[in-house]
Amino acid sequence: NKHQSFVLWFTGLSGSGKSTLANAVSRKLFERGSHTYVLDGDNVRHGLNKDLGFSPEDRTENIRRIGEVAKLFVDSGQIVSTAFISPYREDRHQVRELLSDGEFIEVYVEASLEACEERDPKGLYKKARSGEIPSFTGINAPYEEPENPELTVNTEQKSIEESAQEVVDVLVNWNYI
Ligand code: GGZ
Repeated sequence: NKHQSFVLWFTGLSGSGKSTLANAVSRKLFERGSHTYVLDGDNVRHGLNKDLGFSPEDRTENIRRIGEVAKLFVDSGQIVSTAFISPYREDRHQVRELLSDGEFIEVYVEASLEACEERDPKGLYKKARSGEIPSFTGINAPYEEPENPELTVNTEQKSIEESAQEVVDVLVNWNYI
């Protein structure tokens, strides 16, 4: 077991299923005896990063801080799953650089904008379309798809449960867990 602690960095559009998937994976890892924690908007954007909004600068700072916190979790011996849009390639790359080789596993949670907009669990796409939310990712702010993610899961093609199992199976195959 070479990598007992590492980061599963889930990236994708709003509504792609990042947070649900990260939590499902974390539950499975816990059941296998791993120490895991999930960082997502609920526990980070409302706390540590509540001073940040959604300008390009603030998103970059959001991801930088989350990367630093993820590193602390890794140093403490945990598997940390993060669920943030993290729209900029360069920001994700910086987090990768912060960690040691093999400690950053980028998981692209793929779902088309159409599917995410159709799901619209919080009605945010609707608000973005009507102009109530400026700079909404996918509508009027960019999302830079990963070019070389360690893993891609497509939540239009598979259920959360299937996708979560796929992630766990890969980690087992790679001898990460
Ligand atoms: C994108 C926004 C925005 C804007 C509020 N653009 O579906 P959600 O609600 O729960 O997930 C989205 C979340 C995105 O926060 P992140 O920290 O993941 O973003 S980033 O990595 O880009 O810093 C959405 C909500 O916050 N939200 N306004 N303008 N998403």
